[in-house]
Amino acid sequence: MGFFEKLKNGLKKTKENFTNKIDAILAGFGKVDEDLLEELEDALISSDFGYGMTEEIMQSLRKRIREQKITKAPDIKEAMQEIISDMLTFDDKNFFEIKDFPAVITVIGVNGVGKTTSIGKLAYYYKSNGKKVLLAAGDTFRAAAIDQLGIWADRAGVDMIRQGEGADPSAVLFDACRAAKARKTDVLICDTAGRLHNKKNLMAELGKMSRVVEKEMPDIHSETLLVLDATTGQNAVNQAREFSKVANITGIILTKLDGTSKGGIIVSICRELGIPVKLIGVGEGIDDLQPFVPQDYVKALF
Ligand SMILES: Nc1nc2c(ncn2[C@@H]2O[C@H](COP(=O)(O)OP(=O)(O)OP(=O)(O)O)[C@@H](O)[C@H]2O)c(=O)[nH]1
Ligand SMILES: [Mg+2]
Repeated sequence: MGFFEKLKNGLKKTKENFTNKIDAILAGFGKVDEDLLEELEDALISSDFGYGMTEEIMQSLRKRIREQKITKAPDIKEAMQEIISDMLTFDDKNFFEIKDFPAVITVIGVNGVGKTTSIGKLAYYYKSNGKKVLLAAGDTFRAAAIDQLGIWADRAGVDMIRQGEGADPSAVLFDACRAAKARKTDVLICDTAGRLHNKKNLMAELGKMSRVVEKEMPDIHSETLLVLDATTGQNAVNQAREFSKVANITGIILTKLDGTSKGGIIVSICRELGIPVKLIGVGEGIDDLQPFVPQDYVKALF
């Protein structure tokens, strides 16, 4: 399956819920009137675009309808597509394309959102692009977590640095930095345990980890990616707000878009948080992680 096909496939549920609803509304109304606009508004809200975003989209739509004297239903669809696409567009630096190597990526997020899986996919992505990758098993909370990352390392065909259960994540990262330098690694990716319930500890730990990296690899390009689960809807937005308080998040990985019919959440996340969504998960397979390209997303959705 091609890249775009995979994206389309991953957005199937959202498409069925949202786009089909929009189509049905537009088909059901002969002319553009207030009732039609109200139904469109409901469709946006029920697809998790969020109240604020829905209002913004509707305002822009009304403006266009007025200015361009839109009367035909298909033209509304096109206008909506453009409005949403514009809302998602950030400048270049927000796209996921690390140009400076070596780089270190620390992956954070609450339990079960898809951190370890995304790291496996990322490792595979870089490896496939000719980069030398090393993983650090920084989730030392459970032995099973270390083993799970090990399985992904094998699948992706990359090495992993580990210590035992209960080890200090910073110590694992220290080992990993040393190994990365010795092996001339391009990308070091670090797993972490999801523990938002203890903010103070999390902050201390993330701080300690970044100091290890700064000290060991002072010139390295560093990213902290927050993983959010799209199926948790507006809750994901709240998680991001909490994590922003303790970490300097450079981007978001939004997982499980294939598992939700409310893919509008991505618009909510991009706009309300001001943190770019850099990667999206559209399935459980190793090649089901994609850089987030707003135009492609909107095209796949409509
Ligand atoms: N459908 C789908 N499932 C996903 C995606 N990403 C992750 N998952 C699934 O989500 C579940 C949890 O993923 P993990 O990678 O273990 O999550 P985690 O954040 O590392 O969890 P903890 O280590 O417990 O904190 C697994 O069953 C994954 O297969 C995705 O993009 N789509
Ligand atoms: Mg994990």
